[in-house]
Order: sequence, then C-alpha cells, then structure tokens
Amino acid sequence: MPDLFSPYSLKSVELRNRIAVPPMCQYSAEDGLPNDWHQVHYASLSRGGAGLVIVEATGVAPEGRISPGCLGFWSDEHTPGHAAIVKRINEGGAVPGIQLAHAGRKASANKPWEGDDHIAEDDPRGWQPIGPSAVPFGANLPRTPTEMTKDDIERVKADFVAATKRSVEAGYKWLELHFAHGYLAQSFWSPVANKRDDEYGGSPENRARFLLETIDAVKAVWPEDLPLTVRLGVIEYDGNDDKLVPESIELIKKMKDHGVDFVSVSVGFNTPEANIPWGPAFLAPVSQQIREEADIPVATAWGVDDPVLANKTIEDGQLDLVMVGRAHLANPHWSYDVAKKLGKDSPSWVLPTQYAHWLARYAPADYK
Ligand code: FNR
Ligand code: XEN
Repeated sequence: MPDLFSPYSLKSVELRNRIAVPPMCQYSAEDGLPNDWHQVHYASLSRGGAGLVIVEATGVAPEGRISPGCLGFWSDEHTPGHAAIVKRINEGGAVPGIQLAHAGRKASANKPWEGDDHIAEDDPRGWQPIGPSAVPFGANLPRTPTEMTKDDIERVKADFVAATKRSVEAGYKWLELHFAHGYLAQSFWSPVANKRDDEYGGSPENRARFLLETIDAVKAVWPEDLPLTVRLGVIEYDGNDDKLVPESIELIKKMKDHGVDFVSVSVGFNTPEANIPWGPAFLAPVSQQIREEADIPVATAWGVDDPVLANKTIEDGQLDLVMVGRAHLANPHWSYDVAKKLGKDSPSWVLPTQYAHWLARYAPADYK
C-alpha cells in the first residue's frame, strides 16, 4: 500500500514521493517574464523535497493574466526564464510542472497586497477582461467582461497551444491546464457565468465544449509520454452542487477520453455567493468519488497539510498525490521536514549537502 513517501509514476514521469507543490501566483513578474524572485523561489521549493513543483498560473496571453505581475508564456522571450526555472527545479530533484492559464473575467486585477480588486477602468495598467458572457463575477471583481466571439475562442485556444509548445521547449514535464477558480475555462463550465445561447453555452455538453476543444488542441502538441492534467473546480458550495458535482464527474470522464491523465480537484469560485466549508482536507471525499467513478488519478489541496492526515489520504486511497501550498510558503523544506519526522527520509532525496552536513553534525532537537 503506498504512503506519502512512496514514489509515484504517471506515464514516463516518476515523482520521488506523493507531495506536490500546487501552483501559487507570485505576482512578481513584469511583462510576464520570470526573474530572480522566481528562480530563487522555485529552486528552494524543489530542494525542500516535494516530488512535483507546479509553477504558478502562467498567462497564455497578456490579457489572460490575473494581474500585471503574473507570469506569462505568450512569446519566445519568456522561454529562457522558464527554462532556467526548469533547470533549478530539476537540480532540486522535483519534477517541473507548469500551470497554463487564462484569467477570463477575473483578469486585470491588482496584486493581492495592492487590493486584489479589479484595476480601475481608466487606469492604463489594466485591460478589458473577456468571458463566455457579459456577466461580471461581482464583489471585488465588478468589471463586466466582453462576451467572446467565436474568433476570440479560436484565438485563446491557439494561445494555449503556443504556450504549450513553449512549455515543452523549456523542459516542463507536467502540464496542468487551469480550468478552476472562476477563471476563463472554469467560467465556460459554470452555468452562473456562462449564459451563451450558442454551442458553447446552455447544456453541460455545450458548456464543456471550450474545455474539451482546448484539451484536444493542446494534446496535439504536448508529448504523448508526459502527463496532461487539469485543475478543475468541481463544486461551488452555492446550493446547486447536487447538479454540478455529477455533471463535473461526467465532464471528467469525457476529459479522460480526450487524453487527460490526472485531475487536481478544486472549487469553482465562480460566484462570491458561496458558503465553503473550509476545514482539513474538505475536498478529499469528492476527490475520492471522482477517483472511483471516473477511474482517474486525483490530487487535491486546501488544508491537506497535516502530515498524518496527508499520509492517510494516500494510504486510504482517497488521493494519488497531495497538494501542499501555503505550508510550503511557510517552510519550503516542509516535505523534507515531514519525511524526517515520520522517519521516511530517503538517501536519494536528502537536503543539499550544504545544509544536511550541518544538521547531521549539529542538529537542532527536531533533526536528531
Ligand atoms: C494560490 N492558489 C493558486 N491556485 C492555482 O490553481 N493557481 C495559482 O496560480 C494559484 N495561486 C495561488 C497563490 C497563493 C499565494 C496561494 C496561497 C494560493 C491556490 C493554491 O494552489 C492552493 O489550492 C491553496 O493554497 C490551498 O492549498 P493549501 O495552501 O491549503 O495547501
Ligand atoms: C479564488 C481564489 C483561490 C485561491 N487563489 C487562486 C489563484 C490565485 C489567487 C488565490 C489562482 O488560481 N490563480
């Protein structure tokens, strides 16, 4: 029976354990370009012992960024910076992944520490967001998006394809399409955000169309032997989940038929009117349901950072990987630390010598 520290294989990729660092925006780029911050941040996360490090939501187009500080991959100028991140993640022993994203109606926002709200319409730092329909998210993101034309849909799919090709070139080995958190693809799936009356709106089959077409387009250029994954919000906690959850499971079955290898299960965040039952591993039960009913490997994040609980979700067959985000920001060596404490550290993935030597000789109490 695998545990948190058993290796995990998917297609040609082998992770040294079952801990992944999920994508976490750093809001620290200019013009989408990775810089020193990103190099240090991702190197450190990889050295900390996780099996997989997924680089933050990376805009496939400038207007697909959440904020002006988000990473991008819409031009060849972005490739060297991403290749350097890949090199650093590889050096630390984790597998390098990337999340490709389009923020849709939630785009053009201020950085969280500068307000987290939509940039004012007359502010030249912002831009006009797009979405499936001219329906704003509301709350702190009140801008009404422009309803996408068929040409817009084709253009965004082409942007995903171009960014995927560049991701291959940069050396990423795990691709996650950001179909969650109320951003563009998630809002096509959402009956709350998608009010279209053409073949991209209405029935679940139509609301799935943009997502499945994007998967097909990306799959054509992503290597067959590498994992093609999605992060999908399968649940909203807005009172309509009796319908949405079974529909999401049917969608995941279709995604699997279209070549998706793995799902990171998350929340839709399509409406501010949700009542989310935050708590330890609260998405583990629905993740397990998806794992069993859609017969696809799954991960989830959101409070799976208690070591014993994280281990149990793997041992009980609820999850294939655990995603541990904020705990890795608090302690980039979280994975190593947990392994050490559970007596599971392996000679093949110890801390770098520069640290390990001193901890072995003059260890603080925790490391003895
Ligand atoms: C996030 N999250 C997130 N999710 C995502 O799919 N793409 C992203 O780029 C980001 N960015 C991001 C930035 C920051 C600073 C945080 C804290 C979170 C959500 C993240 O991947 C994860 O789901 C949550 O942090 C919940 O997991 P933890 O932190 O409870 O382990
Ligand atoms: C709806 C917010 C969920 C958490 N976050 C997710 C992000 C960035 C901000 C925080 C994302 O998915 N890019």
